[in-house]
Amino acid sequence: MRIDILTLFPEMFLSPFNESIIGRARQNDLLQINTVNIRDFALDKHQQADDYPYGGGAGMVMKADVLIRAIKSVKDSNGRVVYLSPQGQRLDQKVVTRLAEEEHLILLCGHYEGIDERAMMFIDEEISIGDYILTGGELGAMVVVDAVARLVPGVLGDDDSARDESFAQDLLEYPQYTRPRCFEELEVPPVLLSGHHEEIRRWRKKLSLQRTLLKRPDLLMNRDYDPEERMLLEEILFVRKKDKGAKS
Ligand code: 58G
Repeated sequence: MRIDILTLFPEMFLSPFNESIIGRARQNDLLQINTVNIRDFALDKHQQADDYPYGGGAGMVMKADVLIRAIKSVKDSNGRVVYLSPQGQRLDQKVVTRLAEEEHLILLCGHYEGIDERAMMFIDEEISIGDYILTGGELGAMVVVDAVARLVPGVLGDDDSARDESFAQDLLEYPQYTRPRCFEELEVPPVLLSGHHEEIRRWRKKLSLQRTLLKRPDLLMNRDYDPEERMLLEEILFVRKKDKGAKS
């Protein structure tokens, strides 16, 4: 997968994209991430990328001609241009999955008061990482790259650990434990030491459901439940099936 990031501050991306999992994925050529300095496409002697807003008002607006030249410099037929903006579609794991299917993403980071509206003709979609305003789109672009990159096959090393969350796609993760077995009198749940893979799977699914119910009940709405999940929810909620023929 290829990702080009158009920004006035390419240096902001240095450590986030050179460290840890993303850094390793780039070294292994699983991911090609390239930053482009938008200012390089300003043609005047001061390399001005922004200007005062027509109609007045505070702040600056990024110039359309500069932005469009920057976009054209990286755009090929299958490049998808994404503008990070508070007006965009909210990023969630579904959107991340869709973006991960692209072969070439072009992420545009705005600054100041945003971009000249005429540059919007070159934007394929607007994405927001949440309902708040940032000083620039760079942190949003980093969030998109990180979330998308971990879905690229091979990036997490072990090929299926990103897919492993699929059963829990709309559930929170179950609790995890590592050594030691006993830490200040706190024991690891015995089922995890039992070696019973089926029991462990069921225990994890139950705790995922329980956690989701407690912390994010909104995630349980409009969701389909398989028979096992119904059973586990009954256990969690202490719901007892009515005894046939018994008086209530
Ligand atoms: C209003 C304010 C319109 C992304 C700022 C446009 C980018 C939040 C997000 C902007 C961003 C988000 C200028 C600075 C976009 C431009 C950028 N703020 N929620 N700020 O994803």
